[in-house]
Amino acid sequence: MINVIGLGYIGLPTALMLAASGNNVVGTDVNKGLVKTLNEGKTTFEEEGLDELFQEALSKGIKFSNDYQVTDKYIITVPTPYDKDNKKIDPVYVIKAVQTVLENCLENTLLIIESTVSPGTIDKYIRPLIEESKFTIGETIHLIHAPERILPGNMIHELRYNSRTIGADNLDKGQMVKEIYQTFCEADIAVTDIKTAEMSKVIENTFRDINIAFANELAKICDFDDMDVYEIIKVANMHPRVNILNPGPGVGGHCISVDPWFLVGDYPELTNIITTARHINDSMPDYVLKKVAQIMKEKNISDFSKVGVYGLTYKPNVDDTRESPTLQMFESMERHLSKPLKSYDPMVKNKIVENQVMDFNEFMDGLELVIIMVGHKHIIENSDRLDSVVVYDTQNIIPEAITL
Ligand code: SAJ
Repeated sequence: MINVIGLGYIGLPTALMLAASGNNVVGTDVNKGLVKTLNEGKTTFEEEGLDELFQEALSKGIKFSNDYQVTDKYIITVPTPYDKDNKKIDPVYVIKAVQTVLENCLENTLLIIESTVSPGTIDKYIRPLIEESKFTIGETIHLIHAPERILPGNMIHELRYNSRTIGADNLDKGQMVKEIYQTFCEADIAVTDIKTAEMSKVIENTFRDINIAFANELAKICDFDDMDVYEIIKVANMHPRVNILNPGPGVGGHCISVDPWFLVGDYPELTNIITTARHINDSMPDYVLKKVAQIMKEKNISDFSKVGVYGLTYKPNVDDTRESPTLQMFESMERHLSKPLKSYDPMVKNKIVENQVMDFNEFMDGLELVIIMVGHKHIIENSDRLDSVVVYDTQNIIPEAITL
C-alpha cells in the first residue's frame, strides 16, 4: 500500500492517479476538514478532470485518513514554505512528515519525498532524522526525492505525459520507484542522485522566472518608448531559437515566485541574474498600479470606486490565489494606507479580500475602468460586457484595450 502524505494541489491528484492506475492508496492529511470533505465524496479544489479522476480512484478503493498508515511505501507531498526574511526554505512540514513516517513505517520502506526542497535539504535535515531513528538508510529505509512537475490548470494531463526525475542513493531502489510512477506516467523517467533531483527541480522554476522577468523588462522598455511589446515578441519569436514568454502583472503561485529564493538564500553571492529576475517580477504589481494612476488621470477618472480589478487568482482558470499578483498589488495599496479596489473573480468562491464582490453584474455596476489581471475563460467569453468601460488589460486578451 502507498500512503500519500499531504493532500494539497500536488498530493491529491497524485494519490488519485496512483489509485486510478491500480495501486492500493491511502491519502493522509492532518487537516480534518479536508479529509472529511474527501470522505464525503467531494474534491477540495477546482482542476480540469479532477472530479472524474476522483470518481475513478474512489471506484478503485482509495481511502482518506488523518492518520499515517503502517506500510512500506510513503510519498510525501507537503508544502515547503520559505522564510520571507532570510529567503531560505522552511522544511518544517517535511521534517514533521518524515518524523511521523518513522514512527509508523515497516522495515524496508521506500520514503519518497515529492515536495520541492532546496539543494542539500535532504542531506541537512532529513538524513539526520533517519540516522537518529532505529532505521538505517540504505538498509531498512530507502530515501528518494521525486519532485513533481505538473502545471496547475493542466495537472491531470501532465501527470500522465510529463517526464519526471527520481533521485535515489541506490539506483536499484530508484528503479523500483520508477516502476511505481510508470503505473500512470507514460513519459521518460530519469533516475539520478538526490542532490541532482533537488537542484534540477529548483532551477526549472528559476529558468521560467528569469524568462518571464525578461518579458516583463521588455514590456517596461516598450511602454517607456511607445513600442508594441506583443508585436515585437511575436516577430522576435519567429526566430527559430528565440522563445520569449508573455509579460504580465507579476508572477504568482507557490512555485515560480518561491523556488528561486531558495537559491538566493543559499548562494547570495552567486545569484545575480536570479535575484534581479525575482525583483523585476515582484515589481510588476506596483508597475500596474502606477499605470492605473496614469490612466485614471488621462481618462479623467477621479473616483477609485469606479475602478475594478478582474481576477484574484495567480493565473487563468485555476482557483489558487497564493502569491497572486492581484493580492500583491492590494498589499502594496494597504502599505500606502489605501483600501483594496473593488474586485471580482469567477473562480474564487470565498471572500478573501475587502471590496471583493461575488457577482459579475454587481462588479461591473458603476465601473468606468476595469483592470484585467487574470485572463480567465469567463472574461474572454464576456468581453462584450467591457465595451462601455476603459479596459487596462495586463494579459493582452481584450481587443482595443490599453495594454501593459
Ligand atoms: N506567467 C507570466 N508569463 C508567462 C507565463 C507565466 O507572467 O509567459 C505567470 C503566470 O501568470 C503565473 C506565474 O507566471 O502568475 C506562474 O505560472 P506558470 O503557469 O508559469 O507556472 P506554475 O507556477 O503554475 O507551475 C510551475 C511549472 N514550472 C515550470 O513551468 C518550469 C510547473 O511545471 C511546476 O510543476 C510548478 O511550477 C511547481 O509545482 O513547481
